[in-house]
Amino acid sequence: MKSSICVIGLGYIGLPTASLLATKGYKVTGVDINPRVVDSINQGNVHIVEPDLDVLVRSAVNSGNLVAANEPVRADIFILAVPTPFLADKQPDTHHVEAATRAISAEIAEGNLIILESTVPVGTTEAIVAHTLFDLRPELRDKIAIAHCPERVLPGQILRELIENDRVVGGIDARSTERAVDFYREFVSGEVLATDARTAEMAKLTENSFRDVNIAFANELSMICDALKINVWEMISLANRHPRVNILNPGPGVGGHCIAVDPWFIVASAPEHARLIRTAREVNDHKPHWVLDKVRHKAERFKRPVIGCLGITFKADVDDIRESPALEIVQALMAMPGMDVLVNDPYATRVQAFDLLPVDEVIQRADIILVLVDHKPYRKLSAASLKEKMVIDTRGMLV
Ligand code: SAJ
Repeated sequence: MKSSICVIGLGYIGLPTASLLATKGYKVTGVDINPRVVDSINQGNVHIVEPDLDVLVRSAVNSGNLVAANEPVRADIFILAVPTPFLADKQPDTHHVEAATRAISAEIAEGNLIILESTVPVGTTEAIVAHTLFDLRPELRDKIAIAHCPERVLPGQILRELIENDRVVGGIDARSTERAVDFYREFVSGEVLATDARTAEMAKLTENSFRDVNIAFANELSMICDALKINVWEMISLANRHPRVNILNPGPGVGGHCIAVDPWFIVASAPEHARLIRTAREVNDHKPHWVLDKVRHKAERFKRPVIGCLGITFKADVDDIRESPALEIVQALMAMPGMDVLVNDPYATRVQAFDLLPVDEVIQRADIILVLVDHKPYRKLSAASLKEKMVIDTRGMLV
């Protein structure tokens, strides 16, 4: 008989994970504090745009193996997939992890496995999850397994990567690691790699910092090349023909709730050593301001310029606007006097502050086209079709 599982947090990680496990035959209770999310999932609907997730959730709910609830229930395995944002001073905010741990504490019994999938500062699995549980339930010390297995899936490819990616699993002790490794091996086709909790925590932060540092390099090059009147996209594609060079793509800045956040957890833990990691964050955070300066400069040629913005999500082909540099730029432009700002995004649905217009209308009415996201529907646009317009292409989509 398959284990019963309680997944806490039904967001971008928890919902796909809960649904996948349900379709693999586990009895899954998905828990979220938002009653609207719970109702919508129980009706077989999804509140997130992710390819094929709607089909997976529907089939998980219809099979009877996935039920959403507002409160945790007893289970063999608990998976915590709650957000870990940062505070205004860039210090990690782990209160959701602590709240989720407290919420499950009364439902836990001897022999249970508790897994933290949220990205967390080094030491959190031990200092928050284990400490809170043993504090509230001292009789369970040495009788439950606790491990960190950081999620690694790429928004836009979550369902494939949930199964195919290698996983890093680190327990608070050897027995916890072994239990958690055995569990992931039941449904992951990638390798499941065993370590300790602290190393697993740092490995996850390192993966996202690696990408942040490399995107910062590309973004820095884009600003240098602009000053030197060199086409950065052509230059990078030429440099990348070297067998050991692989530069990423410049853009309007780095967004999302992961890469723009997680490096700060390393900086907060070791501020005196994390110099490159901090600078990369600063370079990427500066890029939207640089784009705004470009727009301001070009706008000077018009009496009352109309800026047509293409895309507001944090990256191509997702609906997620969290920490989106494109949205930051659009909102800053809207706050500037003397210009009109028109916006299109084929996927974003949850913007309340302004209206989204059809792409053809935005292009037709704009003096300056500002490409902020390289969504698929935009890729049919060509430099030739926009030749009447002034174009600022932060993604190199039209080159
Ligand atoms: N970006 C660029 N240039 C690039 C690549 C990305 O400007 O060449 C920008 C994107 O437009 C976006 C941001 O970086 O604003 C982040 O996008 P992304 O696709 O690199 O990453 P995320 O945030 O969607 O997902 C990352 C992934 N981590 C790594 O690739 C190391 C994913 O595997 C993680 O699971 C996820 O963070 C997470 O949840 O931690």
